[in-house]
Amino acid sequence: MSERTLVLVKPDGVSRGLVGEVISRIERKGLSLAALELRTVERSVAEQHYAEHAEKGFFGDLLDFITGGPVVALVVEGPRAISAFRQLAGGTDPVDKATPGTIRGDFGLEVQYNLVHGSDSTDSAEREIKIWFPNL
Ligand code: DAT
Ligand code: MG
Repeated sequence: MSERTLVLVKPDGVSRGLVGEVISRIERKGLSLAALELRTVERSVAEQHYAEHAEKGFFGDLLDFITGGPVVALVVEGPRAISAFRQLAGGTDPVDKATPGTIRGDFGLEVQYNLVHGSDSTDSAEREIKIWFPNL
């Protein structure tokens, strides 16, 4: 059964020229693109997107970072797309021992600058796709 997931190439990934690399890995995995847009995020959208982290100490920095430059937002589609993209992305910490071979593991160094976002469940995917692509 096909699933959809919301993927972001965050401002660090865009500014470092890794958009093509991320899309290439998505396509080589066998997933397909259902939507794609370069966009600078409004703070209110970022707050909704990361609402689950509102009480965390890093929330303000996270919002500053994600609104600090353009992101590429994608809807990625395919069998088990949510888990499949989380596998491609790797763990939250790019230097965690389980991350080599992943986008974060291969290109990231710091938790805050971990290059990509991927929805973590079917509920999150549905919620996040509505935030980023309300007309899809
Ligand atoms: P993930 O993006 O792997 O789903 P998450 O949902 O726990 O991770 O956190 C969302 C983002 O917030 C994460 O990609 C980077 C940032 N973040 C998480 N923990 C952090 C921390 N301890 N310090 C700074 N930023 C953090
Ligand atoms: Mg998350």
